[in-house]
Amino acid sequence: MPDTVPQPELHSIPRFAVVGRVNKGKSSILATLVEEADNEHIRISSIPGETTRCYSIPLKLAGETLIEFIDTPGFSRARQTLQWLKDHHPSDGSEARIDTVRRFVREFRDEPDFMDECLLLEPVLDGAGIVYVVDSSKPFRPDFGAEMEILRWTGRPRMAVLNNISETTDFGEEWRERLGETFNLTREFNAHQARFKERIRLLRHLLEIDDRGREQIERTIWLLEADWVDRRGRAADIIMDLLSSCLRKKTCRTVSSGDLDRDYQRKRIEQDLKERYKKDIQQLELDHHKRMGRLYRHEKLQVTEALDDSALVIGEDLFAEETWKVLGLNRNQLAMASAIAGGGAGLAIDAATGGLTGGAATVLGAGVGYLAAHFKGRALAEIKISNPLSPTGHIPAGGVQLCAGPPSNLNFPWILLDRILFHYHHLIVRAHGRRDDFVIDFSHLGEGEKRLGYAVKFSSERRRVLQTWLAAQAKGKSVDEDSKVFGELEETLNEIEEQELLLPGE
Ligand SMILES: Nc1nc2c(ncn2[C@@H]2O[C@H](COP(=O)(O)OP(=O)(O)OP(=O)(O)O)[C@@H](O)[C@H]2O)c(=O)[nH]1
Ligand SMILES: [Mg+2]
Repeated sequence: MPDTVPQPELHSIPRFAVVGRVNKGKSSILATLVEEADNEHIRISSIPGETTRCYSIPLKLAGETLIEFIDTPGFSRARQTLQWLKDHHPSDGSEARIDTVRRFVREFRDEPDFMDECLLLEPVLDGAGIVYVVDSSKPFRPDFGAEMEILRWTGRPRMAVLNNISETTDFGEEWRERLGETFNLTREFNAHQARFKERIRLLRHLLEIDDRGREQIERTIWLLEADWVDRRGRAADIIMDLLSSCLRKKTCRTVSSGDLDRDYQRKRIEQDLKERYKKDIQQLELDHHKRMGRLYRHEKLQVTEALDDSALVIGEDLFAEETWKVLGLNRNQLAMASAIAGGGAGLAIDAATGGLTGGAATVLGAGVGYLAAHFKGRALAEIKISNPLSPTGHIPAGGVQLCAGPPSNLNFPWILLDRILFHYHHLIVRAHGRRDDFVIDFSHLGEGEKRLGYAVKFSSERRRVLQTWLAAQAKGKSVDEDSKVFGELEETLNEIEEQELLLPGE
């Protein structure tokens, strides 16, 4: 990437018409390419003929249109159209083929039978480049040849895109041979699978076929890549916010002496507080999903644990036993991480006492941290209840505040982090052209004691940096290590994107 932001070109915005047979994923490809998940803007349907006129689909960043795509209705009568062109093209070469196509459009513009062909050809005749979409999970048939031939008659720069819709069969090779006769370039792009890198790759291919828009397309790629890095940074920020809020969160209630007279009353109040605390944390997690959804242009994805339309389904909720068994650090890692963090606290005592303790505080800090974590490693999501009562059990006239949270198990933030990273992974691989339910299912993560999230795979240095910061958050302290934690999280997100940090089955 160049260091400086390329400046806008003076000449016009490159235009590309996305054309092809009905129901081959033209609209889906565009939605994925420009990150448009909303069916109101780009209509996608399994019923053929969903797109009935041409729609301008701008690729925009910060309000600026960088490249304009045009979604078109599919070819419906290509063979008859080609026949007309052949019949009416003067054999003496006195008319360019594109002019015969122009005559066709003029003549049939208002004829219902050829409406689709006229509509899709208009932007091409106006100068747009062509992206021709085929479904390579189905075999080539000769009637596709007519569509390809009509596009060739326009003489516009053109590339073919293989969108393998069913993903069960692949006739890509056969298609490539046929398409190679008519198109400058044939490339794969799956409307449901493509990620950021594939989107950029497709834009680079446009450069190969259409030199006219070169500088603007290069500039677009540069801006999109910079924006993607920027988003990753903002995602790391949002994740730090959530971790910090969850670790500091306490759900409190003022109780008076009458409320605590009997043991069962106290238990009920504590139970109620714990339930409210869990709900509060779950709400923070849901708000987090929404923020991340907005960042990655998936704001319409419903975040709910219910199985309804377009739901984000979480197999197990944050406080479920299964979640606590499979996510987070294993006992040794947790013990080591907190020993180091405890050791860090000890070091601080050493420094404060001018080293007079001769390193004893370090050893003590590390030991306490290690043991506490080791024993709590077994426990599940047991939520702490603060006990503000005096040793005599005296309750002042104004009452006392009972507070629930956080869980005593030191694995809490690590389990939370694993869920956040898991959600991040699903969000960034979610193609915007998909209109099916957004399902995040933790249940396949495994059984038993084996921990299968991301955190167990972190380097011990990463665990150390995070644990030190997490421990400080839990104590409500601010730490100087913010930028280190931010760096580690940003790098973690990058590794997930690059598939260097994988989940089982990936
Ligand atoms: N599994 C899968 N389904 C796809 C893919 N691309 C498109 N589809 C589905 O195929 C159907 C047609 O997709 P559209 O994007 O509406 O196709 P189109 O070519 O714009 O269709 P018309 O506007 O009717 O000409 C929809 O149900 C899509 O969800 C893909 O890559 N994988
Ligand atoms: Mg369509």
